[in-house]
Amino acid sequence: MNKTILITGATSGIGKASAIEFAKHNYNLILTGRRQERLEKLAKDLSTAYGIEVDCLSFDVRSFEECEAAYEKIKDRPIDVLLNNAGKAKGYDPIHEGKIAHWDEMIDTNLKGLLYMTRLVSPSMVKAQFGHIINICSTAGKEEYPNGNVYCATKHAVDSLTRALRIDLHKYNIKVSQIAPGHVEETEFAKVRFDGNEEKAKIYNDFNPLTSRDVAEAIYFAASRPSHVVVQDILMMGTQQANSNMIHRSGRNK
Ligand code: NDP
Ligand code: 8X3
Repeated sequence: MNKTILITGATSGIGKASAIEFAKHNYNLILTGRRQERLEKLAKDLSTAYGIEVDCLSFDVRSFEECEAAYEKIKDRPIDVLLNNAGKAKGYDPIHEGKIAHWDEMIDTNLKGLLYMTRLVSPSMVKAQFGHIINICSTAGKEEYPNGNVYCATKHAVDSLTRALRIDLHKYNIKVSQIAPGHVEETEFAKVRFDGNEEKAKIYNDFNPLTSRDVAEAIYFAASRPSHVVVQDILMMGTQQANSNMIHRSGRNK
């Protein structure tokens, strides 16, 4: 029988690439995000290409009521993997000029959204004594950088929660993993951070960052280890990136 993964933030970037990666490996998919049309198109493409079952749930992870109503529709389906991926950076301001709306949006999406989905899905995993929760953290969750303040804080919280979830859930045979990537292209991350400003969003022009597929492959690697192995944390960057603050912007490979 096929396994099932629920992916938050599957309408673009790492979440979408993960949907493709897990579909290739015969997982059934529960795809979530706010942009319903994108979810439906991806679902149609992947179910046709791989003969898998794909369901779509369109909701905002910042609202516990919306998460709960969406989960209600699939609560009887066993979920093997929960991929807590939906997230974003908003703005790039020093702390004294930061926008409160940006802070609220990052905290509500990156932190509360992850908590809400984990709270809803984990009881059925505890009952089944089986399951895997994979959180998408970031290098920003390991090390702060100038003007990254609140985004870095939300990802440090993800880093902490990953360890805390593992402490609470390991005795129920539930794996908890985290992938912490550096810069990743083929995503809308920079566009979202800079409110659609295409010029400011050109942050990958002079080096080769990770691609969304590179990260999806690492997520699948973590999900596909034998039952006695848990990958606790994968910290990964493009070869030209040394850490959050150091990128060798020496050009792109052809
Ligand atoms: P994208 O902007 O391409 O994807 C973000 C996804 O999150 C979209 O599918 C979006 O869907 C979803 N999302 C955003 N807000 C909400 C919301 N309120 N409710 C439900 N879904 C939401 O960026 P990435 O793929 O890069 O981001 C995925 C994760 O990876 C994030 O957690 C990000 O912090 C992390 N990350 C990204 C890196 C990068 O350099 N790109 C590096 C390290 C970590 P929709 O808008 O349709 O709701
Ligand atoms: C995304 C990577 O360095 O822009 O999490 O914060 S960074």
